[in-house]
Formats: sequence, structure tokens, C-alpha cells
Amino acid sequence: MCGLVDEMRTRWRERFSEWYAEHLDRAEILDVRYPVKGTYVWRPYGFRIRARVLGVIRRLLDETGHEEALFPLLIPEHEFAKEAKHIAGFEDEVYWVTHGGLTELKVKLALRPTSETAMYPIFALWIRSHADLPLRVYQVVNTFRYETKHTRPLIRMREITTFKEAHTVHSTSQDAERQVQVAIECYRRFFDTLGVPYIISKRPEWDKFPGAEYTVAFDTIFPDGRLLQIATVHNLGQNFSRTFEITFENPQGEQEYAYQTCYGISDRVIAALLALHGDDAGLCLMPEVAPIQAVIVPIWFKERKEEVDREAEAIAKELSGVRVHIDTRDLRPGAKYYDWELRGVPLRIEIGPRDIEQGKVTLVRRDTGERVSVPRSALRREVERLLGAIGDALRERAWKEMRARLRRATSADEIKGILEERCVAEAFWCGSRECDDTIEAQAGAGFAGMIEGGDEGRCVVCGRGTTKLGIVGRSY
Ligand code: A5A
Ligand code: ZN
Repeated sequence: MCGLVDEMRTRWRERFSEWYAEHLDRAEILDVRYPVKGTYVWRPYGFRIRARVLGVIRRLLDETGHEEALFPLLIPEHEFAKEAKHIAGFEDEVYWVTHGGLTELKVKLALRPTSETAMYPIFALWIRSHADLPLRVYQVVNTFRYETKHTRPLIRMREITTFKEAHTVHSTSQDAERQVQVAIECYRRFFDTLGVPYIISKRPEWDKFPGAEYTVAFDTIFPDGRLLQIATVHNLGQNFSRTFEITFENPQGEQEYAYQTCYGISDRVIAALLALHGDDAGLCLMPEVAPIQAVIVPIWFKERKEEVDREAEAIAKELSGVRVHIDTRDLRPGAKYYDWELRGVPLRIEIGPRDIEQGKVTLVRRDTGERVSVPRSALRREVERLLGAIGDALRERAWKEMRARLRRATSADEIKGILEERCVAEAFWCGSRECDDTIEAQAGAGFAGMIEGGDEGRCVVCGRGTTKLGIVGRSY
């Protein structure tokens, strides 16, 4: 297969949680010492990765008719509390601003945990007729959720710093339904670009987004066998439009309530990007989002330093369009290699006097450690080819591993066994709450989602015929 060195991933696989915490720090992604629980500092290198990831999703959304906007952080209590199910789902998690200076506010203000109730009163003002529809906007903001489960950097944050939420409004339910498919396709392409494998499933009724008709989720599986929800797409039907009076005049001249969808991702996609492509030596960044795609390390010999430096500059110039960095720090080459491996730079270019004499350059892949010596004349072509190959290999490896962690079960006992082996189970499920409760009691985790329309089988609990496959895993 792709020839990736699996022995290099023992610690990554077996002590993943430790690996993760350690590498966010050592690769200078986040500083976790900020003195408010569940909030973290983005360090410059991490921030550059984040900006690249956002570049990918912005491009995909802009290409599919979305427009970026920005709504306020503060939401007045009366708007926030309007939609009964929505508030019921979020009230335990809301931070409230109650004072302005020493004065108690007449109207409490919520720090948005998500922005439906900030946006929709304004949508009601914007939308008059069917000609104003569809409306598709998104924003990238920080949101606040008072999470009570164990907080974890980029995975469960109290201040989510990279919340990309899209909100759409349509004149027919079919159009909203189509938008759900567009959103799913957008996210597929997004995760394919990041090389993050996913399982798409429908959330059970009791686990859908508060106020939604239904929720479709993307999950990935971490090296420790845990599920992580990395994106959700919600069909909101007319629930919010009725509450917020989002109406339009249809072609027949009648007022109708609009149909809505919303979908979102967060810092979790960056967590997945970093977590899934690492090894014992550090991160392995997908070339597409790596702030530095190739690092040039000059190998100096006393009297020929200047010559080597000149050559390094020439190489950097020749590679215009590739994100390169020349490491001129006064350190031994080995120390530099170690640093850039930790930070996940996909390709290393070594250039020394011997390479210059032979008209060659040495290239080293971060993912496999493979080194090749290529003629100077083929440099650009080889660098581009290798960056492509690294992206493909990382994506393929991640998919292969996720598939290996997703295992079919035919009984509750088997599900339990699969979870104990740090994997995720899939099993036929009728979709009922009772059968979910049984699995939860016997295996320690319930069904996270269901995949519809597969082969015919029998529910793993009650034996009823079904075409739904449920997925069961411990989750973050
Ligand atoms: N308005 C819709 C889009 C919404 O809020 N959906 S959501 O509640 O499901 O959140 C969107 C995504 O944010 C989730 O799928 C999950 O990937 C991520 N998310 C939720 N809570 C989070 C938290 N505390 N920390 C990091 N990411 C979180
Ligand atoms: Zn059943």
C-alpha cells in the first residue's frame, strides 16, 4: 500500500490522549495555560493552520452561493428564549451578561452558543418576497457553551473559537431539502481536502439539534477508538420561521412561512486534522493546509556557507507558489530536522556542497521518511509531485485506519467487545429508543447515529427487520 511506516506510530496509537496534549504544545499550536477553563490561546503557528483550514471552507461556501456576514455576539433574552425547544436544549449551557459596569441590565444578554436567535429576527426584516429567496449566509465566529463534560483543547471548548455556521432560508421545503444535500456535499469536499475520513449518519430523534426537524452528522474516529462529531447539518423546517415570523409573499400573493436549514463546524475539524495525521515524531500536516509546505535546510561546511546559502535562496525562488521556508538558524541540521518533523512540515529540502557539485537536491518526505536525490532541473516538478503524493497517502491512510476501527456486530455482546477493543461498532437497528436503551445498558454506549437504506437485516436487539445501520461508539 502507501508504504507508510507504521512502527513510527506506537505511542500515537496506544497513548493517544497523551500524544495529543503533548503535540498541541510542542508543535506550538495552542497554549492551554489560559486561566479560564475550556478556553485556549492560539499560537501563531497554529493560527496559520487555522487560517488555511478556514480558507478551504470559505472557498467551498463562496463557490456554492453563500455569502459571509457577521452578527453580534450578544443576544437579548427575549429573542433567545422565543423558540421553546431551542432554549430547552441550550439553557444549561448559556453564559449570561447581567451587568453593564455596576448597573444591572434590564434585559439579560446571552453570549451566543450558536446564532439562530441572533440572525433570525433580522432575517425576518430582510425577507419580503419569494424573490428574496434563497438566502444563504454564513459567519465564522467564537461561540460560548458552558460545557460540563470534560473540556479538551479544540474538542470540547467553552469558548469555541472557530465556529463556522451557515444559515439558509428557502421558499419551499423541497428547496430546503436540496440545500441539506448541498451542505453535505460541501462538507464532504472539505473533509476530503483535509484528508479527514467521516461517517455520515442521521442523529436519533432524541439527539437532534434543539429546534430542528432532523440532524445529519459527520463523525470521525480517533486513534483511541472514540467518535468525534465534526460537522452537523440541520433541516429546521418551519420551526424557527414560525417563531421569528420569517414570512415571504409567494408567487400567488399569499404570505407563507419560510423553510430553513443551518449547518456548522468548529475547531474540532482542526483537532481531527492534527490528530489523525500524526506519528511518534509529531504532526504530519496535509500539504493543502500546511503553513510551510517545504522547509529548506542548508547544510553548511565552513568555507562554503555562502555558496550553500545562495543556492538555498535560488531554490526558494524557483519554488514560487510553494510555501517554503529557509531555516538559517544557527543550529545543527539534525536539530532542525527534529523541529520541523514535530511541526509536521510535509517536505524537507536538504542542500549541501555535495548536492551543489552533483547538480542535485535531497528531498525527504515527512510521512514516510523516504529520501530521494533529484536533479536540480527536476526540482519543481518533483516537489509538486511529492506534495500531491503526501496528501494522497495521508488521506488514504486515515480512511484505511478509520475503516479498520469500524466493525460490524450482530449482538449486544459483540458491540460491547468491539468497544472494549477501542473500536466503533455498526449494527442493524430498528431505530427505537427501547433498543437504544438496551444497548446503552449492555455495552456502555448507545447509538450515535443511523445510516439508512442499506441491506436488509434484523435489529441487533429486538430482531425486527430493518435497513438501518446504527453506529455505536464511545464519544468525546
Ligand atoms: N447552529 C448549528 C449549526 C449548530 O450549532 N450545530 S451544533 O450545535 O451541532 O454545533 C456545530 C458543530 O460544532 C458540532 O457538530 C460540533 O462539531 C461542534 N461543537 C459543538 N460543541 C462544541 C464544543 N464545545 N467545542 C468544540 N466544538 C463543538
Ligand atoms: Zn430494535
